[in-house]
Amino acid sequence: MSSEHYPSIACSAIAMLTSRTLGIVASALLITSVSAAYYSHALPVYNISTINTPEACDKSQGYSMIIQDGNGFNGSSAHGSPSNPWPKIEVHKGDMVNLIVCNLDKVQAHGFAINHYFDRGIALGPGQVYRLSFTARDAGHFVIYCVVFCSAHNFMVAQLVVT
Ligand SMILES: [Cu+2]
Repeated sequence: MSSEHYPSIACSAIAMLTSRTLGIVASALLITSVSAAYYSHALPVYNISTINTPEACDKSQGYSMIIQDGNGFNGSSAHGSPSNPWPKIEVHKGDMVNLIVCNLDKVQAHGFAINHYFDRGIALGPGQVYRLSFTARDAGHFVIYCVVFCSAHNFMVAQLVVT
């Protein structure tokens, strides 16, 4: 994959969040099993115990990282979301899009869905990680949003741009 095709995503936010990730993810993972049991009751629509998310929240090469916490997606509450969707993931038609979604929130679940490409969405309990890969076959602007009514819900509006 050439650099021009690499999905660009809020780099400064990622740099900031990556350092936080290192400190937070270990403790977040510790409480995952307890929390998952709790949230499976709180969110009956999404049976979190059945979600296959064994991977740790590390950024593999070729993946764009989405961090979920009380500040939205990658700190989107400070970037004018929802009127200014954040982060914006820009790819070219035909590109493979690889996303890793990490819920670093210690206490609440957050959701993740993409219009057209990932409509069914997924809910992640505290500390859970989800990887998603798909080919961006159709051009357009697609809303990325949360499917759980969380405290950061109004700020959880990002965008996938396929040109
Ligand atoms: Cu939400």
